[in-house]
This record gives sequence, structure tokens and C-alpha cells, in this order.
Amino acid sequence: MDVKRRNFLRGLVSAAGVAGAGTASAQHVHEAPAQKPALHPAPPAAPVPPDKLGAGVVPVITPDLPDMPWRLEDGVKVFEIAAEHVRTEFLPGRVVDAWGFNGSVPGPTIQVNDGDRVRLIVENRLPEPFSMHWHGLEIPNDMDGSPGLTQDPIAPGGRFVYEFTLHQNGTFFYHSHMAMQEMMGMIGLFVIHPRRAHAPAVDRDYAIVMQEWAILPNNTIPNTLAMEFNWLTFNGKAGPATTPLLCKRGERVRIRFVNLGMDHHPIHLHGHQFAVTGSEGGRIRTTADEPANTVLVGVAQARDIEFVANNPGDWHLHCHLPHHMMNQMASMVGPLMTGGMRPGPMTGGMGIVTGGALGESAAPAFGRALGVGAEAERPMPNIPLGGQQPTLMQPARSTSGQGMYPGYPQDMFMAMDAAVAKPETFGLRPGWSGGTMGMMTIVRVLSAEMFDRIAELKVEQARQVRA
Ligand SMILES: [Cu+2]
Repeated sequence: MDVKRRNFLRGLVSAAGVAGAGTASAQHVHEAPAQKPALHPAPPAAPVPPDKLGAGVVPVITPDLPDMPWRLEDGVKVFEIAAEHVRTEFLPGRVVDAWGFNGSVPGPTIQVNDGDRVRLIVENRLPEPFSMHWHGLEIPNDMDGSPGLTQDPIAPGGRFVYEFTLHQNGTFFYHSHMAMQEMMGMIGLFVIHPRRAHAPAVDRDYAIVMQEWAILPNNTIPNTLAMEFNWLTFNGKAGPATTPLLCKRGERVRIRFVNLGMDHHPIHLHGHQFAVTGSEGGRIRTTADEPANTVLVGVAQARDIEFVANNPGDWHLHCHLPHHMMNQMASMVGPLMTGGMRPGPMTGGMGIVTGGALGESAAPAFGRALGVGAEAERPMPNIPLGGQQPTLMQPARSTSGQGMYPGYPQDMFMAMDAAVAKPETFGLRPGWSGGTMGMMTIVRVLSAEMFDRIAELKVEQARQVRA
């Protein structure tokens, strides 16, 4: 009997044993699944030591999110992952009670190599059952994390040890396999580096997780039952709090996108054409680049794009759905502004014929009574961060001189540069933050001098944080 066939039969016996045991522990020995070549195998190369990167590979940078720490035990990369409530901030002052991993929403980014053996010790600190799925990975069935189907859900306070060997490379992710927990934020990136870089190799490798949230004014808890969303985030931040992606002019840049939510996101880059080089299944191998500047990232999909940053300047990178380029969308609860521009108090107006937005007649239509904390609602201006008076707005006179200006108001422009300043925003044009909202960030194609200056500022900032 040849080796392949013997291994295949051994795999069958092992699978039967697991099913019979019906255990919530993964401490038994796992056999690899029957080995067929992956759909798009990595370029042939020797295995990379677990603490190194393959030739030409650069680490992935996930702006605004940490990397998942790990330790080596007998050649196995061990990760400890806690599923838990995380209090976070989408924007300065916009606090949100979400669920995530290890104090982070989305969870920290896992970076591993094709060929690594990994052990992922998952602890459930939620008050309800939980199960972790490894999205896109070809692993033994009992490691797949489908609650009920492949394992008992992890009870509150319990843990489950996932362990498998990786034979793929690309942009994958981990997430709760409980649907409503996904909408509380429970996702993180699982990047598997190839044994050597895909050609042409990139100089910078960035990753962005896209999420959407329905959070009513004065609430901090996402309404996971809602079908419309008023907060849109890249890596847990809404523009302009998203940290810009920096590169030097002439560099080849990869950006990986992952989408977990209820909507698809057409992601658009200004000033450049890119090629889509990867999907949630791994590297796309084509003989030609199909030029594009917008890529649709569907729910549960990943898309890698690559481009040469040859156009200097600061360029928006954003979802192009108009409602996904905004923050704190809640115009249904009152007129957009008061004082000469639009008559009436904040509790009336905007389509409300009788009563107030919070009253018996209107509130249910707006879903106002849903969710924990709804009873604590009070009238408030729906201008982001409140308090700022728009200076560019005019009294609403129609062109005919009678009544209101049709459709007014739609957009206002309010900058908050100082509130979101960080080394990566150094040198941006004053007012830049006024037009950067929701699923928006900035790709900065910099001179070498400016890039190095910002790198110095980051070192300085890190020193101040430590001091
Ligand atoms: Cu979108």
C-alpha cells in the first residue's frame, strides 16, 4: 500500500473516532485531512521557520489593530484567544460596547506561515455559548468550529483547543460562528504568508476589516437585529479616526480587505489603478492584470489589491456607498439643524407629521424602543460630536424666494483635525478630516523625506507613551 493511500485510510479511522467520542475537548491527536493539492498551491519552496518570514515577504500592517501574540511550544505556534466584551471607541467620544477578542474589536491579527502548525486556545468569556470558525481554512472537520455540527459550543467560562497544520496562503479570517455575535464585532484577520513572496513582491502589505453597526444616539450597544446601519468602520475606526496607510512614492503596495456584515462594499482608491491579486480562497493567478480602481468586497469575502504608488499625494480609499461615507446617521430623529435654517425643535421635523421623534406616534416606526438602554434616550442634535456650529451653511431660502430650499440640507462640512491628529496625519492639508467619514481612510504616497519624518514622529510618540 502506498503512503498516500495509507494516510488516507488512517484519516478515515480518526474521523470515525472523533464522531463517536462526542467530546468538547480537542486534546486528542489530529490526523491531517486527506491531502489533495490545494486549489492554488504556494510556489514550491522549503518550509519557513515559524519565527521567520519567507524570502521577500513583508509583515502585514493592520492599522489601528494589534497583532496576536504567540509563543513557540515544541515547534507549534500557540495563540491564546479570549472572546469577550470590549469597550471601544469608533471616533474620539463615540464609545461603543462591542464584543471582540483580547480587548480588541476586530480581534488582533494572526500572522503565520504556510506550513506552520498552530494551536489556538480559545476561551469563552461571554455569558452565552460560543464557537470559533477559521474562515477559508482547509483543516480537519472537527476543527471547523461549526457549533453543534462539528463540536459542542464552548460554554461560558469554558475553552476549546483548536490545532491544525496550515498548507495554504492568503487572506483568511477567524470569527464567531454565531450570527448575532458576528454583528457584535467578533472577527479578526488570519493572514497566512507564502513560503516565498508572490511576484512581483510588494514593499507594503496592509489589511482592513470592514464592519457595520446600528447604534442609536445615546446608546453604546449595537442593535444586532437592525437591518440598516449608521456606523461603518475600517479596523474598528470610523473616518477621520482611521489611521492613514503610508507608503513611499514608487513602492508596490498590497491592501487586503475582509468584509463581515450585512452589506457588500465597493472599495474605491483615488489616483491609481490596481489589480485584484487575491480572494478569500488565496492567490489569484492570471496571465493579465485587469485594471480597476473599485473592487466589490462581498460579505464573507476577502480581496487583495496591488498597485504601484506612483502618484504622490494624499488619496482617499473608501467604500463608495454614499451611506457608508458618513457617521452617526440618524437624521430621522429630527431636523438636521435648528436656528433660522430649519424651524422646529430637535424632537420634531423631518417627516414627522404629528408629535415628536421620541413620542408614541413616531418612536416605534424608527425602531426607537429597541435595544438595551433605549429608555434612557433623550433629544440631542444629530451633528457628529455635537456642539460645533456649521459655518458654511446658509439660511434655507429657496431660489424662488418662497418656502424652503428643496432638499436642503444634505451635507455639511465639519473638520476635527486636532481631535484625530497622530503621526500618520502629519502634514495633511488643514481641514482634511471634514471630508473623511465612515468607511474612509487615506493612502499617503509620500516622498522618502516625509515618510522618514513621520517614522521619527511615531518613534517619538511611542517614547512618550512609555514615559
Ligand atoms: Cu460600504
